[in-house]
Amino acid sequence: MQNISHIVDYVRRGERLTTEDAVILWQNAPLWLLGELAVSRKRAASGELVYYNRNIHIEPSNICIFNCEFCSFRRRLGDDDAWSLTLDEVEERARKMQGTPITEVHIVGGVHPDHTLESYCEMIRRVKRALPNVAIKAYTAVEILYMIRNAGLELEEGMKRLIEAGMESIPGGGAEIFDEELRAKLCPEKCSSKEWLEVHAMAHKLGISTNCTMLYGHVESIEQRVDHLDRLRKLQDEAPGFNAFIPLKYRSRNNRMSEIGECSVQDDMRTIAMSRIFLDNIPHIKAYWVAYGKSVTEMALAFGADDIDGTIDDSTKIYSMAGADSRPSMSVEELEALVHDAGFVAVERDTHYNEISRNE
Ligand code: V47
Repeated sequence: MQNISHIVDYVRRGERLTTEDAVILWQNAPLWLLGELAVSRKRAASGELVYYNRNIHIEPSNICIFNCEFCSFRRRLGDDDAWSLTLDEVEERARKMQGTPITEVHIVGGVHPDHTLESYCEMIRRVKRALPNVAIKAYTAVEILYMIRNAGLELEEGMKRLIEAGMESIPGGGAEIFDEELRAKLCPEKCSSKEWLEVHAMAHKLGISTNCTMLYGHVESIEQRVDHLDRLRKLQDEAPGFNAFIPLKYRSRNNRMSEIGECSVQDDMRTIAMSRIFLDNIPHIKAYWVAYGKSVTEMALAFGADDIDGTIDDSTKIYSMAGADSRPSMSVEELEALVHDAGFVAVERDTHYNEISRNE
């Protein structure tokens, strides 16, 4: 085993890790030490707090022109179990939430061949009309790039239209894994890594905060994970605007890579911890409970995560179609108990991480 004490000292002093040192630490540090280092970094960033929100997802369609190896959600136009909501149906879903205390609607779907930038803008306007006080976190960089190109617009102009319609934030999906060789095998049709980063840089330039993700636990190496984190850290240095990083564990049910299975929980914990340690300029590390399940999420709080996502209200299918909990929903009491049981203080946040206090 490599001597890692000098790297551990750097981390303890709060210094920035190089990619080389990150690989060494990731591969050699005992699990307990990664937990200790990551939690001390987490404490420096967000003290004892762990965030959650009250949210729903709207997935307007699972029809997608792309066919990524790892995706269990995607269907082709005409498939029996393909769905596509009309704008009226999307609006109806939002209306059903009127009078509830949700603060965010996360809208993501497949890249539908017939939907246009204008129809995506109209979707945002309709949700916003039904729920004027919620923040809309909408469309992955992959969807955004496709709709703007199809409209024949420059990225900046297209994004301004989405913002005008009411888009307040962009979720982190579509990043997958940035390494070009691997990306060409897993999702060759999707936008390139460079393009994904350009969409988020443009959002930040236009004053929109975003999230970022990494799909891990499939065939990537530790070096490729560190390279992915490094590209995110560089973008955040140049054009800050990422709120949260979400490591997304590959779930193996019902897709073309199923035979490789899933990575271990230890690997999940190392990934959460190394994300916290390496990404010294991204304030929040989210353990997405829908992807991990409740008990692994609780454990992730001992490895530097400070966000667990939200109530969800059984509104997303991306993970259930890939083998996770089939009707994801958590009450505020359950979310708070999970955080409390892990030894932290639960705080409700809005999309921009402002604390929400309610008199209930
Ligand atoms: O980009 C697809 C991933 C992502 C699988 O920003 C899979 O707050 C695991 O990005 N196993 C979409 N992952 C979800 C996403 C997200 C989720 C929650 C919160 C936020 C946020 C963003 O889901 C895709 C892809 O990386 N994905 N298939 C699978 N089989």
